[in-house]
Amino acid sequence: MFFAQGFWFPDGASTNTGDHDWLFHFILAISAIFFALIIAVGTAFVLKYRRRPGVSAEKSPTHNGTLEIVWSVIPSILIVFIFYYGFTTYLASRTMPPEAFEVQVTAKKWSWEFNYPNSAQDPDLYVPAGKAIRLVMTSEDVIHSLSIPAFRLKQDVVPGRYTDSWFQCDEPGTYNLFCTEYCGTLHSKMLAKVHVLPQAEFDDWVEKAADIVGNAPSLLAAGEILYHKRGCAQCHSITGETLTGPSFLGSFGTERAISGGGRVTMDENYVRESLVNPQAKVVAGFQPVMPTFKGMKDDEITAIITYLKSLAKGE
Ligand code: HEC
Ligand SMILES: [Cu+2]
Repeated sequence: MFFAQGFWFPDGASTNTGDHDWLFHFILAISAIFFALIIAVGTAFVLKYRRRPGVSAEKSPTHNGTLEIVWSVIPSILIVFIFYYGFTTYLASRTMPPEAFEVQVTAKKWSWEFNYPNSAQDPDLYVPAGKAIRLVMTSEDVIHSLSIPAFRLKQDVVPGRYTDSWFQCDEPGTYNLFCTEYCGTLHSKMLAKVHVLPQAEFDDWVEKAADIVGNAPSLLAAGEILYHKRGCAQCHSITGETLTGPSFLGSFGTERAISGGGRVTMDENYVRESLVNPQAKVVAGFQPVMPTFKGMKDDEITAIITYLKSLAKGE
């Protein structure tokens, strides 16, 4: 059971799972065997040579050549073996296949943004099955860490520089993606899914995702999709409930106090400014934690404004 797939790790789904798990289980088995051996021999000796009345200790020998060679050579062989397989497995995970499909990853408090060569963007990772995928990652704020346990992949994502990692998954399916570096209040909600799709389905997805506004039935529908796809839903409810940010229900067209004094009405330009430069006007009573969406396309901003207007009218 301890050495079964899925006991220490979720079922593996990437091409490097085999080497990784094999080595982990090998080290675990050696540790378990030596643990048992040392405890057993230690206990036996404690009992056998315990102090008894009338028996005095013999002078102990200073040296036992055979024993010393045995306990040096066996562990050395094991360690060289572990080093060799550990290092080659690590090198394979660090050597990016030149033909890999690249996805740009931006981490920000507290969501992921995945960007594709055709300018498609999504808070979940979509990739084709059976193809090497290279993730090129950076952070907008603090250090995050991208982890996909089923792919045995984990890599720090650091502001001001790029880090990368790669995987190949041959089985279409949905896998969990976590942030595994504590990055503030909503760190535990910095979650995403990895959708591994057959190549044709992926091609279809990436084409549609590049133009959400163009592919939606209306500007309003596009606004609602973007509200979820750009992660607004995580901080802004549409029910009146206050999350990290103010609710969007009935807010368009109303006045609010700005921290530091002054008031502002939520109109088109205010929404635009909130997205492009969120810290320009911070709503009184809230933390200035909204990430910037300065890369957002104009038609997407317009769609979001349309959606906010509909929420104000209670449609
Ligand atoms: C990490 C949380 C977070 C995310 C994600 C986020 N916001 Fe915000 N947003 C806030 C907070 C907090 C405020 C209030 C403080 C401020 O004004 O900066 C705010 C304020 C706003 C305001 C002004 C609200 C008002 O009532 O005056 C608008 C408009 C807005 N956000 C739009 C968006 C849109 C659209 C998205 C998605 C594209 C988004 N936000 C994503 C946290 C977030
Ligand atoms: Cu994080």
